[in-house]
Amino acid sequence: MLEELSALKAAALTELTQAASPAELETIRVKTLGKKGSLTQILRGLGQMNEADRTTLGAQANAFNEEFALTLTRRMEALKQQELTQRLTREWVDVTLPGRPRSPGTLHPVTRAQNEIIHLFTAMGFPPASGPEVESDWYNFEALNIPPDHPAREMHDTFYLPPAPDGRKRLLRTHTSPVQIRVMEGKQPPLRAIAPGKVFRCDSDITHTPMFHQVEGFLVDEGVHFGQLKGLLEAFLVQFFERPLPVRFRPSFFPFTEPSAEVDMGCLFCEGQGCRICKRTGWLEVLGCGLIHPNVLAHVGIDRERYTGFAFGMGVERLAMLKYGISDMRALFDNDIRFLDRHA
Ligand code: 2NL
Repeated sequence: MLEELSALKAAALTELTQAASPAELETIRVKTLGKKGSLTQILRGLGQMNEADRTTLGAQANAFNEEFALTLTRRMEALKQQELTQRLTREWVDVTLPGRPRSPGTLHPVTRAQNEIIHLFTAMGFPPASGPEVESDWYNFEALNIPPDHPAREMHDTFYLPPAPDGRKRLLRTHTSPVQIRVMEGKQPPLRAIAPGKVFRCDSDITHTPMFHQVEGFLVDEGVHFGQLKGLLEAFLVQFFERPLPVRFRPSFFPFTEPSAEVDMGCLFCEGQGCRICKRTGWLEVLGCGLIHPNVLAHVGIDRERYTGFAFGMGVERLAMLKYGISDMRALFDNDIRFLDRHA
C-alpha cells in the first residue's frame, strides 16, 4: 500500500510539472483529489485499516496531499505568468507612435469672403437680414419694379417651381433683394440692412453657376443721396481688399434703382496698367448700386416724396476670387480638397 501511494505521488507530481495549461492542471487535480480521485480513494480506505497501518499510511497520504496542493499552486502561478507573457508579446502596442494626422477642415473661400463682407457692413451700421430662398413673384420681381416683360423674368434666367397650394407662382430667388423688400415692408424709415445669401439663376458656363452668393444692402431715410452711397462703397472696398484703391462709378441701368451705377476698382493685379484679368482696361467691375426707385418705396408703403434711399449689390464669388487670387470660378464649386487646403 505504501509503495502504491509512493508511485501515485511520484506520477501525480510529474504530471503536474508537465501540465501545459491551467485546464490540464485542473484535470490532474480532479483525477487525484476529486470524488473518485486516486488519493481520495486511499484516504477513504484508511478507516478499514488497523491503527499501525493507518498511522503510517495516513501520515504519508497527508504529506502527499500537502505537497500535491503546493505543487499545484506553484505550477498554476507559473502557467498563468507564462500565459500573460505570451499575451503581452502578442498584443503589444507602441503607444509612442505618432497619430495619423487629420485635417481639421477650414471655411470655404466664399464663406470667408461673405463673413468678411458681413463683418465690415455690420461695423458700419448695416445689420444682416435673411429670408426665404423660395420666393413669390411679388417679392422677387413686382415689388422691385421689374415689369412682366423684363428679360430677367424669362424662363431662361429664373427657376420656377410648381405653384403653391393657393395657386401662387413660386420661384427660387434670383437676387437677395426680396429680403430687403421684406425688411422694408410695413416699417418706416430710417431703415437699413444687408442681405447676404444664396441666389439661383438658370445659367451655367465657365463664368456662371446656377447657384451663387450675393450680398445686397440698402438704406432709406430723409435726405439720403448718392454721395453717401459712394463714400460707403469706397470705404468698404478699401477695407475688404486691405489697400488703398482707385474707385469709379459708371452710369448703368437697373429697374429697381434710378440713377444706377456700376462700380469699378483699379485692377489689383496690374495696378491699372492693363492685364488679362482686367481685359487691358486697368479696371475691375465689382458692384452695382443706385438710388432706390421711388416705385419700390411706394410698393412697401414708404412715402416716396419724403424719403430717398440707396441700394447696392455684389457677387461674393467674384469678390472672393479677386481677394484670394483665384482665376477659375469652377474651383470654388469642385470641392477638391487640395484646392480648399491651399486656400485655408
Ligand atoms: C449687382 C447689382 C444691385 C440693388 C442691387 C436693390 C434692392 C432693393 C431696392 C433697390 Cl430692395 N435695389 N438692390 C440695387 C442696385 C444694384 O445689384 O451687380 N449685383 C450683383
